[in-house]
Amino acid sequence: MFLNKEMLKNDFKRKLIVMFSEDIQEASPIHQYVAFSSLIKDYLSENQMKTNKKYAKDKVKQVYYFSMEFLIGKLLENNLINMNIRKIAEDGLKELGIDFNKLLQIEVDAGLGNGGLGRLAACFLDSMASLSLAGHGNGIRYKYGLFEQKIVEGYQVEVPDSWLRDGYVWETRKIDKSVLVKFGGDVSLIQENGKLKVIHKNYEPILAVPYDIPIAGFNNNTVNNLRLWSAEAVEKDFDFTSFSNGDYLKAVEYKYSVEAISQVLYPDDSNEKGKMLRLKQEYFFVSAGIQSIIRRYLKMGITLENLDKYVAIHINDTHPSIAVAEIMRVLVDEYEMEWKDAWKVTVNVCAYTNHTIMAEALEKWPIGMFKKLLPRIYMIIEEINRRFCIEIFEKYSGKWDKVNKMSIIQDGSVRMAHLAIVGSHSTNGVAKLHTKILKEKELNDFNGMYPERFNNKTNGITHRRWLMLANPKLCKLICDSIGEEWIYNPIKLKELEKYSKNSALQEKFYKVKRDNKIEFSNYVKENYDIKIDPDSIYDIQAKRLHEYKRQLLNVFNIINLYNELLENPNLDITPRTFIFSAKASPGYHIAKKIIKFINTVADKINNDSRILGKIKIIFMENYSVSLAEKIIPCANVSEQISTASKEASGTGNMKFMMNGAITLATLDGANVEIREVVGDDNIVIFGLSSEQVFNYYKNGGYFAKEIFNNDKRINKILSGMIDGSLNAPKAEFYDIYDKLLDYNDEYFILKDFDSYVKAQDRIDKLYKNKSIWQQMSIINIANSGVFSSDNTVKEYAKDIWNIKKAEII
Ligand code: 26Q
Repeated sequence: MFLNKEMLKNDFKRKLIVMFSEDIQEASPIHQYVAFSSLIKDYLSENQMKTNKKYAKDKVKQVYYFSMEFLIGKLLENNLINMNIRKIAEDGLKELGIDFNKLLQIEVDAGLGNGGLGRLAACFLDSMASLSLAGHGNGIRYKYGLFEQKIVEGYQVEVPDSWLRDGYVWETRKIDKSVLVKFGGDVSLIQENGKLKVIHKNYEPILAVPYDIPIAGFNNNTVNNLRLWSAEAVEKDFDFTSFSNGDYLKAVEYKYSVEAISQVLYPDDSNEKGKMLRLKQEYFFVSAGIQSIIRRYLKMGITLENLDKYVAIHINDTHPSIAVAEIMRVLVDEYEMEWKDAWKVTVNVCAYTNHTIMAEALEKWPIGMFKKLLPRIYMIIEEINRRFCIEIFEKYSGKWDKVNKMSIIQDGSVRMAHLAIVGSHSTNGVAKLHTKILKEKELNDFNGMYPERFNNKTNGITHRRWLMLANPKLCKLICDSIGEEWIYNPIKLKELEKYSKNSALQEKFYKVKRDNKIEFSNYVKENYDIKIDPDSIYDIQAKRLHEYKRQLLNVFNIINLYNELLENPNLDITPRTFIFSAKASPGYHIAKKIIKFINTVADKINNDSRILGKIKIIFMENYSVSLAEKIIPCANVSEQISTASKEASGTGNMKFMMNGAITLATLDGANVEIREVVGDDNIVIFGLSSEQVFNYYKNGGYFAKEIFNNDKRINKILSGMIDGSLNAPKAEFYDIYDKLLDYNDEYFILKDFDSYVKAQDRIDKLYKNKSIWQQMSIINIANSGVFSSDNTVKEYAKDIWNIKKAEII
């Protein structure tokens, strides 16, 4: 589609009239935003139709990425970039007297995810479309996304995120594509004409209504689809009798109980809670997704025996793993396929990604709950399990312990990871180290059983959002230096490396970073009334708050530095600004205490004039995709300091690296691979290795109290938590203190402290040498192309989904 600035301006004016009967001068900023975005969506619709027609005509194999979370953030600028009209849009709007950046700010984030897993899903959608791959998302249209975080007196306060309140421009309700999802009821099996027939009665039908969001590829006409399902009552959602009797609440009770299913995203990425509503959510979007895939598939006139040649379903963590049983239900019950044939197709269609080794996060559902909510699905899982247990028993000639360890149903629960592995042809981890741990430890038995199914796919991030959109100045400088090829093939960023020692270029990179830092310091001044020095080192830890991510270790180093400065105010260090941003799960008590602790320490240090402003601590509230886009481009130091073995991959680490920050890290997750590509000289590594951590867990030998008693610095820091020297009640931080000492510091914070302090000291020394630091920074940017999700998705396409490009001309 050809478009120039004048056409865009005219179309926009027309759209304002059609939608709001207003001209530019009359229209409020929100109307301007809505009309402009709707216009962009109209353009996308034409290409989406083309894309759909091409896929249908050529019977292109489609991938459906099933995920409970899609953390897509804002879409307007992303769509303009991918349509390659960002510049004409900015110029055109300017000519109409509209401030482009202000317009972009009006959009609300679609925050339908907790953290890494949800953002990964969003990056993959962008990459699939940009690589001309037929890949779509399938998820839930939560009425409330992840809570908005406010910090009140140092505490996290959660505010509902009603992102749909003013309407959402990018979605289209597709009522004619609705399907029914059935919960509860009674199931009986009868013989009919020599065949077993399933009768499901008294179930509760829920209407699943899809809302589609277009996903534009970069400069290639592809527009794929993100389908999010909303739960609605099928009929009779208003009880007139109750209403007439004056019971107004009862009149709408049923409607609300149904809508509860897609009401809110679970704000938890640490503990499996076994909640019925969560299981309902999982089955709801999985069943709706599969029904709509099969409906579309059958329209092509191909029999279901060939489903695996035209459809791939990706299971993003265990949350959608019930898909395995649902596909079996549809094939066997509804289309009367033989079990064995159906199973072969199902396994070939499904693939599963594991995102965690944290035992607490592995999903298990009590059998009783499962049976009640999904009686037929439970029967199918029992049958899958019966056959699987026979297979184990035969392979390991009678070893019952293997059966017990691997069985899908065990100790009164359904283990979702086992279902996902057994029902998929591929199980992958998300970084080399993580996959190794899965194969050797967590999923070792399964690896023994199906070694060919296990593989690694190191995560990635889309360089279009995380470099081109988030850091336009850096993007321009890179283009001026090495041309534009890297935009299409991010590996070509490597071209930068040969200039890493070029002092003129170093100066230019320095200037870009400094400009970003100034912009940020203005933002902080305006919003937090804290003055930060753009010449200080911006040292940033931004991610979900978890004990294993060790925000505490970071704070302990800061307190230690502060103590040193009090003793010696002339200590020769470069001033530092420590920036934190993190949401804690509302039910995660210790995590919330850690937030309060960071803010309490910040309050004390920021207001102590004795240290001459050498340390500043900022806690930025409400970490989100939009805030990440602001923070990451101005980072000098990227804190990736999880206890080795705990962080499956991390993706923030890649975003910071791509924006020229130096990684300060443990050898965990993808940090290991970042080190591999940049080399030891261009990253700062510290702390226990994953082997050492496993060794301590297995054989003991770590005593936190010993360190507390022997290391004066630690002693002072921990004592200071509970002796009233902070501006908080004495007992405020007892729980943290206890976990470290009485519960022996599960995450080795005290153990890694010394090594971390030394690493921070190395950072300080490196930063003092401007030319070395700039060289390191450039080398990091130059090697970050390896972590573009385009590369990751290409590997999924080739090794797991078996799909090829389908270009839209
Ligand atoms: C499960 C059951 C009940 C309620 C909630 C959950 C739940 C929800 C979200 C469990 C886990 C999550 C999210 C996990 C997550 O984000 N994991 C991160 O995935 C990233 C992408 O692979 C990795 O980079 C991170 O290392 C990993 O922590």
